[in-house]
Amino acid sequence: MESVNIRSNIGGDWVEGAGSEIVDVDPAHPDTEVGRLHTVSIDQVREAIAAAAAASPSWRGLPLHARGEILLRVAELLEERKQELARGLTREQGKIFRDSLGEVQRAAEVFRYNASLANLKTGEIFASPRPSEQIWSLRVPLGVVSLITPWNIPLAIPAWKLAPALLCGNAVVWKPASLVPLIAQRLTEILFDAGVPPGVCNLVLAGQDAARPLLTDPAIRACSFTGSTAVGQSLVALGAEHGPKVQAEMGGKNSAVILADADLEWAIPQVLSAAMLQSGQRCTATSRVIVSSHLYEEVVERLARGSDELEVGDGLEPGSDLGPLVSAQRQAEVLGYVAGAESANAHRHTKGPQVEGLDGFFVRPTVMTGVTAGDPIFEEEVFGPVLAVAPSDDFEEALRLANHGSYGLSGSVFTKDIGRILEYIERFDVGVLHVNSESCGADPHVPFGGTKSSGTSQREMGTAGLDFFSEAKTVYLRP
Ligand code: UN1
Repeated sequence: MESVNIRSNIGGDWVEGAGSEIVDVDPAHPDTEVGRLHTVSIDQVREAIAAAAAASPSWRGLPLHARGEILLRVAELLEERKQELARGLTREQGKIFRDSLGEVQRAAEVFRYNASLANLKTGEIFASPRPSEQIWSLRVPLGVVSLITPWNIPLAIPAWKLAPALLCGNAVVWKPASLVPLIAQRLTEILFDAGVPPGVCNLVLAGQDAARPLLTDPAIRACSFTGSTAVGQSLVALGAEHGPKVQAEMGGKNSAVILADADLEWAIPQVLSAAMLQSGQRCTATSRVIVSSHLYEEVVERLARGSDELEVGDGLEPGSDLGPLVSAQRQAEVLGYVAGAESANAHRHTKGPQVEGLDGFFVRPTVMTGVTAGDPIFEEEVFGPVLAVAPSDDFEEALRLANHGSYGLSGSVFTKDIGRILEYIERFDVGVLHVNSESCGADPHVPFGGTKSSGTSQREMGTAGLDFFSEAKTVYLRP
């Protein structure tokens, strides 16, 4: 595959950035270049915001259903180009081809679902206490919004921000993570091919140094972000200072609780899937298991065996279950967590974590015990295929460990006991709770987001996107 010259798009023009050069490599074969680009300068980010502001009036002036038709066309093009997009996604990001196909399909479904929201009501009418008057509350676009998206789900997460932002009639400036610029360029091309006018979606391949105007420029009315808690919280602070509302979907340290009556035949594959697939690089990944002491040894043994059976390799090889991590830095950080835990006397039950004979950024699925609250591997978001397992003797302790720490994104509980299920629904402090299923996943029509430091209270997906990307205008109407 040839290396591509990757570019930003400002006002419909594909432009070379004026900033530093980035070489985009295949994480399974780091010597293979996927593409190259120059990041945009801070002035180019401002130009992109100005281009969005210029394009905004005619876009918001289109009938809502016309914008919905364009989103439907985006969904069709994603499906038509699915094979090629998925191949590119695996090459650039590393996830296995089957997961890439699933992600392209998911992005298409997100666009299709959002297109259907054109059929919802766009306001309400109130009775007026005064004669000859009506009072309307209309949902109107914000204007220009910025989107900042991560490298782990680089097509579907942008889709679940772009689709509602565009449907609502906003013009967008989108900054994807710098590890995944090519798939961002491909999605931007599809938006234009589907009929999004120039300037309505601007793609800025920017480093963090140039990103500030996405929160501070007076034209920006909202910013939607997915990524780490540290970055998200800094954006929330910038938003509070400069005005735009900020929705931030941030880190997770998601627990699976296996109670004494759980069906292990079902629970173990669910936990392994959530912990290990996509190499654990999902904010919803299960990264600690709290298991009834009575099942502890059996669960550890089964999780370790299942992990060792997973095939690690190039995502384009049909036998691979897990691809590489996205970068050398991520690989080093994840290996550092495992080494740190081992030197603090944690026990590793699996092969690896290094992978012999492959030069990509691979890490083998790893199951650790002998860690508990206070240990980094039990507290922090590792974002790799690493699972910490801890026993618990009683119900209250299991719940306490599950809730331990600063995150509250997703979680699982495995039990058949309806009373306990109801307690978990009440007391497990997460935004997304899975009862007897894996902690990953998000459906286009259902609100998604976390509590505590995992998110701002504003959810994404479903009609939550419409709430975020629009605002109410109240009209006192006396004809
Ligand atoms: C999922 O479980 O597929 O970055 C959704 C993430 C989350 C979305 C996960 N924002 O992994």
